[in-house]
Amino acid sequence: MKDGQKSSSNQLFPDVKENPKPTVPKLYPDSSLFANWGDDLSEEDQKMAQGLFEIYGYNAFLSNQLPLDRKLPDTRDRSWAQVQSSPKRLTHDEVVNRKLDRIDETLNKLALLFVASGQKSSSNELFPNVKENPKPTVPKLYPDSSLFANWGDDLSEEDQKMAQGLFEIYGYNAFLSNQLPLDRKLPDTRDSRCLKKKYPGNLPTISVVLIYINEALSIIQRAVRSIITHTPKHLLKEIILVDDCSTYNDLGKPLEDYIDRIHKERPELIKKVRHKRQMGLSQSRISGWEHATADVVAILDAHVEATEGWAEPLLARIKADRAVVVSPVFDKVHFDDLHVEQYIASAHAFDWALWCMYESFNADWLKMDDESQPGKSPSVMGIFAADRRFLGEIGGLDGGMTVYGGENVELGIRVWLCGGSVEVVPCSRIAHIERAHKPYVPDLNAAMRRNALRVAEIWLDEFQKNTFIAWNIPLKDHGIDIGDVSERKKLREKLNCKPFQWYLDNVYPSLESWNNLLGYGVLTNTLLKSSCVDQGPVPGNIPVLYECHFQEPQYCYYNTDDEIIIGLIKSHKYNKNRCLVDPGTGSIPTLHQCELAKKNQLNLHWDFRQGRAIRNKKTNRCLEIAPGESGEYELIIQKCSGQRWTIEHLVTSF
Ligand SMILES: [Mn+2]
Repeated sequence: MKDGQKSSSNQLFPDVKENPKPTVPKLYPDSSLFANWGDDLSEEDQKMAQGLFEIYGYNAFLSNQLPLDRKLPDTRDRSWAQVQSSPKRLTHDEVVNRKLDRIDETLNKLALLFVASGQKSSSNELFPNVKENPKPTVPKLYPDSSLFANWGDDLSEEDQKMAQGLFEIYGYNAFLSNQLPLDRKLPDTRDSRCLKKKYPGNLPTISVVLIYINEALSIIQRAVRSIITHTPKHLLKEIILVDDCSTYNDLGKPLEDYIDRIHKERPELIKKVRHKRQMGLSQSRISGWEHATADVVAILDAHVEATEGWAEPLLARIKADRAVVVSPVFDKVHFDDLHVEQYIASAHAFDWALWCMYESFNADWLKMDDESQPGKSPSVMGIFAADRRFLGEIGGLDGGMTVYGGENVELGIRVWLCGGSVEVVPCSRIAHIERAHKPYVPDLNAAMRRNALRVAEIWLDEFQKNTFIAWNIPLKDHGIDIGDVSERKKLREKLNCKPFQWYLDNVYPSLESWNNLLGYGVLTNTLLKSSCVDQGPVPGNIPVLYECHFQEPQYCYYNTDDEIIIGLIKSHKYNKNRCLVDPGTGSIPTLHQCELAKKNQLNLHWDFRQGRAIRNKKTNRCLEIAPGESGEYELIIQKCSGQRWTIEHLVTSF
């Protein structure tokens, strides 16, 4: 770049060509963005620029760097001739400021480069240490963004904007991901006993499926790279990328280019499948399975990193028992600074709403006192490996599940009921980004609820009602479309699967049966139907009357033991519900753990019929409402005056 051009009026833009880097390859030779611009951008900057270009359709990367008050050429008549013959002179201050800006920018880039190169050579330092950035303190542009709560203190304003923009799109720190090496080294989180294990030499081969929608390119690249690095070459048959119709298009050509590069090293290793419309997690996994050809198929998210020795323990279990579906332990990659947190190996469980959750392994596993041993699990969280043919025989995944949620629980239940089993294998570790928000749809709850009801209809028999109760919808006529279930019901019959009661008895005994429930939902007094009984402030044990919002703190349950549970009922025996108690004196009702209340013989039994009074069986006093000092109605216990109550939904009429 020639000197002096900067002061020429033809040069209205910051000259990125002064970037102090050697020539870099063009990552996007076919992108129109780079046809006349960006020749000497670093690879990271090219990726970012291309990503932003595909989102916005113009060079948002450059826009972020230009001064907000940049001077435009005067395009009025004869202006060009004028401008060209007498370039506008910058004032001395403008020149100095621009120079300072440029120096500042260069220092930033250098600092990032130093950090990045330092980090490549040191395995302890896994993350760029932006705190060593030699800049004065910069204002925080997004004090309320969770991205910056524990990260990015000294980022420049431009970088903050870019990082926040990418974070809003992806739900994780794609800005940082773009800077980290694709083959970064992760800490080994395995139990030391895992390192001593010997696996058979003739393990089955594996197809690895990575499913994604709107995933950052560098995240997918790192997943692919980590799988290649950490899976024995003779076992890894293929990697199948399933794109569930991503709309951010930086995954097209750039990803193809990356695949081409991989294929120079490992021909034909990667297959790419793209849905023409968004079909959901379940169908994405099915598509991956359909394209797989190895003995075993591992179905992973694309925001993961495989770690050393991840595959062998899974393959060894499947070799020993083709009907076992296995999950690795997912260590948590934090969405903000992308560091890895070791997770304790746990069973994959769920509640009656069919939300998944972790639970400790059963007593048999604990007795072994060996954290390298596989443990039985009621379900899978979504990342698993299975014998490819066995998975097909038991019906793959339910293609009638939409968008997100429930499909993993469905698989777990079906595997157990139809002749297989599920295990978590602690010696296999996959690092998995827990996103701050998910990219599928604005309201995940609705998708999840619909899928949960579908699973309940097909698999839960008489316990189906518990899923309705957990979602607080009526047992009849809820009006939610769960799709056609006839094929899946036929499958259940064909495979001769066991009843759900067997699963409760043998696989998942810690789930409560909820067999004693009579009514559920919000509890309202006929005097004031706009207010609901509410569990009140937490911590605290005073229930209150509060404007109805129909959320969990206002759910109440009446059961055949004459108890009134207030606050969302617990699905598991190891969790405690709180029961309404008449303390016997005063007018303030209280909440106590039901078991303790029973043991201490508190007044927790109530006579209640729908639309009638709620009367304590021991004290004979009633739950009622009355205006308090403020004039607002309050929840009290007093001598019965004939007030009546209605609970939202009935299990049976009472
Ligand atoms: Mn995930």
